[in-house]
Amino acid sequence: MSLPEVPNLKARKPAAGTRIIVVSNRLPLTLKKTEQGWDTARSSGGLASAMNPLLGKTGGEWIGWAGDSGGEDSQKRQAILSEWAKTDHCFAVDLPKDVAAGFYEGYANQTLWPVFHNFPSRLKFDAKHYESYVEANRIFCEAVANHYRPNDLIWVHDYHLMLLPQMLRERLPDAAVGFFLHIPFPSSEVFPVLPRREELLEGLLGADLLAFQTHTHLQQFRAALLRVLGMESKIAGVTLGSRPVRLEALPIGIAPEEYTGLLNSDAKTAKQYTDWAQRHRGRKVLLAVDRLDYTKGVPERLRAYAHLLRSASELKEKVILIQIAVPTREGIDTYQELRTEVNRLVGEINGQLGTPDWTPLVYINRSIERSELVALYKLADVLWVGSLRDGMNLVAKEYVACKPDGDGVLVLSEFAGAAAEMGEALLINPYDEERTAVTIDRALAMDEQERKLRMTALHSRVVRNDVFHWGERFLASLEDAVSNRGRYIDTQPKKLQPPEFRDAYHQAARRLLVLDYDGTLVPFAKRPQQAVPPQALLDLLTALASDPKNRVALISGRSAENLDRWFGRIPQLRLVAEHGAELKTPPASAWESLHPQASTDWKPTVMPILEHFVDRTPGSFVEEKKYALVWHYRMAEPEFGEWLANELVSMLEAMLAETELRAFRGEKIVEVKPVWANKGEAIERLLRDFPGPDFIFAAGDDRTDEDLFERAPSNAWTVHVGPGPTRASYVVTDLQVLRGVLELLAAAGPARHDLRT
Ligand code: ADQ
Repeated sequence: MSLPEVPNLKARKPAAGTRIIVVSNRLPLTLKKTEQGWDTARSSGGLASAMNPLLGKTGGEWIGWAGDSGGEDSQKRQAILSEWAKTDHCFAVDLPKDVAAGFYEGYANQTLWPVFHNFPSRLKFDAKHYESYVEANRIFCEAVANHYRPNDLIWVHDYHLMLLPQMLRERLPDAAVGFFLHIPFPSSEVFPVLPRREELLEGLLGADLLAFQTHTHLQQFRAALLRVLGMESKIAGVTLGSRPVRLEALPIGIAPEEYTGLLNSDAKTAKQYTDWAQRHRGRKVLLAVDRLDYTKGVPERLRAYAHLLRSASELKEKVILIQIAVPTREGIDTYQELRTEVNRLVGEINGQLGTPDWTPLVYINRSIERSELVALYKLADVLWVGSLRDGMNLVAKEYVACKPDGDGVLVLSEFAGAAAEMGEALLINPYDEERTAVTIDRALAMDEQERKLRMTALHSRVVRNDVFHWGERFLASLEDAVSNRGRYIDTQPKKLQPPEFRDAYHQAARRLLVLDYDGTLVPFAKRPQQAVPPQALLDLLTALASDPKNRVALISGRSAENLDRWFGRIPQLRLVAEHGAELKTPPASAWESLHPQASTDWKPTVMPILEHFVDRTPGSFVEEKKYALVWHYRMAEPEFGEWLANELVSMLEAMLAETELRAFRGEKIVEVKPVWANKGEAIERLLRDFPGPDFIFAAGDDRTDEDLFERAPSNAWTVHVGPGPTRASYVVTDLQVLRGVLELLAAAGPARHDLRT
């Protein structure tokens, strides 16, 4: 079996009968009033850029506000909305004018937006605006409920709709609800200044899955839960009563072909590029593309640019900055003030620093077409992203996608979410004008070799982690969160009662005992080789295995060689290595493969990926087994390790989708192994060799043992060691208790007597 060379990251369609309902403030289409009446325009901005191609591929419906006031009804307007529903599966929510204003321009953009971007001083709050926000979320809830069919996956987007998950939970208790926050989540110092903060957190917690752009945002959300609601959470989630809410960091990607398509074969783009390249020949081009929002750092960039021109006289007439500033939220005072300030700076730079032959700053304060944007990305020697705070920043990724030859430099604010995964960019602190200017100078002068090295690494990552991969991970995680929700509520395992258990053991004549090792019989050690079995445990296993009524098997993820070294001398003890890949049946000394034909030619493809994670995670390492590769991160910083493990599993899942291999999470490990090598298969094999036992006991502590519990016959005593969800029928609090129970059984058996004499 061999792997496809390029991971197959196509968007996965959800299970049959499952529809996606996307809910966001704005639809990807906007109603526009023209002299003739109403018309349709495409919405701009990050969310529409990301979701449009994704939904095009996966199918589904989109519910959102059309961007106008529902009050001004007309036949033409209704006809357009019906057309949207029919051809684009877009369903418009009508918000009354005053509700829309209080909701969108009020609470969402004058209260939430500044606070979530760490600008508490710009916060404006009006209790009436909050009421409108509640009302708008309620109207969205009604719209979703009207569309909802059982098994739909509801995907709610962004800060406008933070109350919606809980409203949906009350209205549609069984619905699968996921929420993605496109903007940053603020630090726990800033979040508490927010009026109505408790309601917002409670609103979000109605979801089954809450996902953020970066690990830092997720951590800040957890800190806010603790600080504001006193609620403890784990990195993977939080439990409300018996309902789990999963937490994830899922950085959004772009649809690269939306840009490369134009780059490679669009005549308009090509013409535009040629014209501009001609016009700016002999000059280096710096490019900046932002919505004209104070979080994007436009004035800061212009001041840094002026500083650069003043301090590096050799750049005179040799460089230009093209600043695209797309108008946004123009009804809000702060945005009008920003526009005035930027206009002043533009005039100042060109007026004071320009020459008759040279306008150092080209300022475009309007929306531009995608073909123009792509031509600009192609033209630009350097893209300058200077966000003061940004959830992700898609412009950075779009630019990189348009540089397949590696010929460009990305200068990126360390305060954009994108900085967490674009380490090869030149990072800047946009508040530091002098050093930003130095970095821009360095970007302009960077030699070809370094430029290509950095950009090709960025390019392959942007193309690999595209928006389809992101959407697939979100939906898979949502489906998984929902399926776990049911499973663990219904079946609560009982506490193992030793007397009852011992009686059953004594009454039986033919007993099968299947025991996991690490975490079940001995505690975990920092390195696998340190978990050597103590003599008392070897005696215990010897006693149990030599009872003629017993068949005892030790079943572990460890290698055959390792199990042999530690347990090979115990007569009668069956050993199962690598989770069920190999079996040793004494007195035979050779190991038997449960799938002799299995190939391991996938290892050279997977190994570099695991090694890459070792590079990123101090204290982690890779273990190579005969049929498996394992990434161990027990010694890594715990939360960072957990986060990377999630990253690794989802990356591998997509890559291994059409192979016999799977990536599994264990206790501080991620293991890549064939699906057939599992403990469920192993117990079935043991039962074939030892048919008709009247007492079956199976104990384990981690996810791999769940296969054992699932495939064990229904009358088996399946025992989970430690806390956490399980399919086992019984639990014991820790491994000492389990050892005590096994000692109790062994003490009464003939073997212990034999050993003592
Ligand atoms: P935005 O704040 O809108 O998004 P950004 O991520 O940069 O910021 O996305 C802007 C998008 O608008 C880009 O896809 C860009 O190509 C597009 N665009 C630029 N000019 C345009 C124009 N004239 N017409 C139409 N589209 C244009 C929010 C968060 C970000 C987060 C995104 C996605 O603030 O931090 O990255 O959502 O999650």
